[in-house]
Amino acid sequence: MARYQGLDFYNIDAQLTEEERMVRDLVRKWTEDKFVPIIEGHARAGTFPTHLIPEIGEMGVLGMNLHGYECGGMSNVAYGLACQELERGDSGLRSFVSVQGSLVMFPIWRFGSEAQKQKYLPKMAKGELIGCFGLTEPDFGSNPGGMLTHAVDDGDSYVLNGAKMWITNAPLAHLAVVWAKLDGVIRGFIVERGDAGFSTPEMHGKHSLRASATGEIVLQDCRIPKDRILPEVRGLKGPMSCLNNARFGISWGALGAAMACYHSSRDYALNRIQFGKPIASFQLVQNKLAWMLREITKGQLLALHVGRMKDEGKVTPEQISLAKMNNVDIALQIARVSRDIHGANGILDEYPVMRHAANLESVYTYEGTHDIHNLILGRWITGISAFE
Ligand code: TGC
Ligand code: FAD
Repeated sequence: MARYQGLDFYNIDAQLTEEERMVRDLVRKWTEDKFVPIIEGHARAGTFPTHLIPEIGEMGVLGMNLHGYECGGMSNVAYGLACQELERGDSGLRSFVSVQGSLVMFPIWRFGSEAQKQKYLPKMAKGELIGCFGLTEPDFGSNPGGMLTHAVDDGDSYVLNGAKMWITNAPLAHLAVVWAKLDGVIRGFIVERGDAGFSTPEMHGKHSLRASATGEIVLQDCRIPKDRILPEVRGLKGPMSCLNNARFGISWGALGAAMACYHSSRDYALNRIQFGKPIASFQLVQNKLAWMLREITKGQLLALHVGRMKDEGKVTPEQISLAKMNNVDIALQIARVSRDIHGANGILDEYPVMRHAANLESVYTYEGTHDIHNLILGRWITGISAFE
């Protein structure tokens, strides 16, 4: 079978550095060779392919846009391209990498003590330690500022109580960055597997992101040493700064899922004969394919521009919100149209489209729902917060 060539209608390749192209090609080849052949089995079984974690670490994609501490030190655009290629495989694979790098390594790198950085980051970059990010609670999703999880100062330790839910990688994690209130102020705490009172029951029954491990974090009088607080940040801006990085990666990743659906649709339409012709010869089908190409191309230009602004340190959270909401929205619509082009076959796991469509329903909701990003932009436009 011919190797996957990507989709590059506007020759975006010419705008990339040699290093960025190299990363993209490496991750593309790995995803194609190692991940795509096994993903449907894992999605069916509801498991993440943990045996691949050392190879994911070896590829250098964990914390790849962080500098020092054996992290990759690459551009944000390189990180985006890696997310794109990983999510062409499955959103669960990109989620695994996003959470590790953007939501766990980043806050340790940005807000941690030197000792915390030395202890966790090199091993996390290699995939020897896996982390998860605990912000969402059963009653506080879009409004994380209302969280009930709290910490109490108790001599030489902190004692944490509360529950987080919908936590990606929690069942696999060696450590969790947990956001909790200390004296009413949100702080970040590093909780390790093995700390008394810490457990991560797996959540079952998902129709979406089946190949991603999702769990709760339960903290019952969980006692941790004082040196596990992230010293350099206070307030909601701590977790929100991490989300900027992850949302940026998602804006690229969603394009990967959209590209997988576009390519599958094109191939299917050229081969499926109805009324004596390939369905690709009907104007309505061509219209759908042209619309997919148009939206993916616009999304690529958007992601690249935001990536370059991020590399210059000039991007705002609102600009990232627009990229996340647009690219996930179009990817979800493309996955649904793609399922339609595949007809009944579109619901089979012989084709990737239904899996991508189901995954993208989660991606549309996590890291800020589509409408929360609308409200973030609405506040930027009007100066009026419509959250409450
Ligand atoms: P608000 O008054 O807006 O802000 C409070 C403080 O936070 C600061 N801030 C930010 N800082 C940096 N980056 C951002 N994006 C920021 N957004 C807000 C803000 O400047 C302020 O700082 P300060 O110093 O003045 O105190 O807070 P609000 O309570 O009105 O809520 C804002 C809102 C709704 C936008 C925010 O809470 C939100 O985005 N909600 C969505 C929650 C969310 O995205 N959760 C994600 C959980 S993690 C996840 O889903 C991982 S899935 C991973 C995977 O599997 O890939
Ligand atoms: P809600 O906040 O209850 O929203 C429900 C609906 O109400 C949405 O349509 C929303 O847009 C709308 N709504 C809410 N408030 C407003 C408003 N003010 N105005 C208008 N509409 C509003 N969280 C983590 O902390 N770590 C993780 O690793 C993580 N991984 C996840 C993995 C998966 C597979 C999923 C599905 C979720 C994950 N999440 C994680 C949680 C995710 O971030 C939340 O689901 C998300 O923030 C939305 O919260 P909610 O589900 O409670 O929905």
